[in-house]
Amino acid sequence: MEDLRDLRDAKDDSHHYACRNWNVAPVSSVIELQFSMAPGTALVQKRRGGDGITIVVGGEAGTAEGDFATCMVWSTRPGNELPVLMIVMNNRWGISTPAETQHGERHVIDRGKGFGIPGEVVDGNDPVASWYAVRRAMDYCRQERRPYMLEVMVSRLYGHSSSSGAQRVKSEEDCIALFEQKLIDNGVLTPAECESVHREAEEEVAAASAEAANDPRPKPEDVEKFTYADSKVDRVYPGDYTGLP
Ligand SMILES: Cc1ncc(C[n+]2csc(CCOP(=O)(O)OP(=O)(O)O)c2C)c(N)n1
Repeated sequence: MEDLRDLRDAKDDSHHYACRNWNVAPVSSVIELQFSMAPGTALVQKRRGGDGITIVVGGEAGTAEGDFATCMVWSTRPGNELPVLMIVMNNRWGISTPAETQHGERHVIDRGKGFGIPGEVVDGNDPVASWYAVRRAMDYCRQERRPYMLEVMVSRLYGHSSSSGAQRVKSEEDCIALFEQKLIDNGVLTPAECESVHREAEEEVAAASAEAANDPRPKPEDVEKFTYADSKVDRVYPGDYTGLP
């Protein structure tokens, strides 16, 4: 839980967090930027040696941005291939735009083929299949020190956000309900045990939300905090928040 306190330093949306202790780099509202940052961290990981890899995640609509191509180009330079695991969560919608009206390729991972990036399409509504697929992909990046692409097919149970209507989309498969039924059918959990997992989760969320609501309000002067890393220049120009003379 202490690790998660870091999340509160994030100055973006509630779900656009960073967590230094877990090596989660800041996420931006500007979709796909993370794909042009990923080769940077992967380059450092490759130079340092060891088996560290960079995992970068985005939606299928975002792959239309140039940053996705940047990631493929920079991760596959001959002799400088980089250990980047590119994960595309394909829920077939970019807010209200259907994917089938935007993609000439059959699968997003097909784009990687031109760059020699291997890939796999996985049923993201199946947590066990997803776990194994992520492990295979991570093992590849760790061992080969090269990029790999995973396209994860998932449901979109609600609207994009409260701005586009958060109502449930009725025709979509609910992956949690499906998995729960599978566990019940196979005697792993009883319906009562499932119910208690739901209750525990609800209580945890309610407690976290109450705690967050009691957090002190940010002060106007805090708006300039944590925007840039500390630098020696800050000490010379203490009143200049940009850190630049
Ligand atoms: C550069 C940029 N253009 C447009 C937007 C507005 N926008 C926010 S989310 C989104 C669609 C994202 O769809 P997708 O990449 O499929 O991810 P999903 O939200 O479905 O997980 C758009 C266009 C943005 N945030 N940044």
